[in-house]
Amino acid sequence: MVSIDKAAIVLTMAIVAIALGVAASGDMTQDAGPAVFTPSTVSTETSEPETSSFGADLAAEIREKAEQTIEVEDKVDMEDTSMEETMMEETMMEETMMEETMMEETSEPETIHVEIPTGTSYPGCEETNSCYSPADVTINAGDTVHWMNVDSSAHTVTAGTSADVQIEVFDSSLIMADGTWSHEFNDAGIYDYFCMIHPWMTGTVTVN
Ligand SMILES: [Cu+2]
Repeated sequence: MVSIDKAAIVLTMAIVAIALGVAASGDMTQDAGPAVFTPSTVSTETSEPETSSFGADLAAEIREKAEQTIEVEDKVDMEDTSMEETMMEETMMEETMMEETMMEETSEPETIHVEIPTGTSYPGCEETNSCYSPADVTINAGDTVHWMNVDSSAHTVTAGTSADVQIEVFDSSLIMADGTWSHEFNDAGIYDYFCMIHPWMTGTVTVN
């Protein structure tokens, strides 16, 4: 009985000891908790800069890539611009060549036609500046103006104005019905002219 009691006591003590031990270890775990937590907090704190430095690295990397992309885009833009410029230059050169060709064509002496319309022997055409048609012409030096009288009355093409007649510059004398008269203008200037019979008839020839 005693041995059994002893054994029972030992067993009980052992159980208690284990229980205490468990409790103690539990306490230890609880105690260790903050101890472990503190380093982990520290490690979290240290990991935060790590995270931010990683973020900074990532940001730098993204920035670098973005810059590279921009550089590539710039290169593409430059290539596009240089291509556009080349195309524009080519177009401009073509246009210049065309203009030069046209200039060469237009530099040939031309004949410009002016009509003396019907009904101009009566006043009225001066109100619409249509006593010669067209009343104002612009030509190049060396060009010729050719007047055709389609009216039934005779008219003149006389340099100057009725108040300042300049027959010495040019004067057609009478241009009969259906008659024509031409004059070559070799000197630049603005030449007023009029009809000596019907002084309301006026026109100008501008020579460049
Ligand atoms: Cu006239």
